[in-house]
Amino acid sequence: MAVERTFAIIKPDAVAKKVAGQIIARIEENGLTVVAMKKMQLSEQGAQGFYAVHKERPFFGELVTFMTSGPVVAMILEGEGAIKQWRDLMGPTNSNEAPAGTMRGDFGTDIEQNATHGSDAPETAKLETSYFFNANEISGITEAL
Ligand code: FUP
Repeated sequence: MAVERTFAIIKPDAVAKKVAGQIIARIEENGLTVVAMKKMQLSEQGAQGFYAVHKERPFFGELVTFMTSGPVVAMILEGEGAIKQWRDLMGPTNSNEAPAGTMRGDFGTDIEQNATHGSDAPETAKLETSYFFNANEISGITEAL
């Protein structure tokens, strides 16, 4: 499997619960490398743009309110099959359906407050990464796997 990069967010619920450190530890324990990371407060416009694909959905307004309710931690993760690996570690979207041992199962609350985000494909990983990180924040950063 090829080494690839994905984009991840520790969402406001998990940051508020002070489990960001535990989430990062699990990322590293599972062999993924954090190649870039920043804690930040999303603006309303920033959250709307990030979730633009969902803008016609009934939950869009609440989702934007949630994503701007407190700081998030945005990260770029690297590893073999990183996109699928991080999605598997997160578990399904709805925290109530996510098994114990997954990020959403252990740290999420429901379908909205679900602790983490992860890109679902190489194209979205590229798009989401560039939405959050400038080239000079990530260029040249790669650790040995
Ligand atoms: P995922 O790829 O698992 O993050 O899930 P989706 O792209 O389907 O949804 C994106 C985000 O919308 C989820 F993380 C949470 C939110 N959402 C809701 O708040 N309510 C819903 O009914 C569905 C999704």
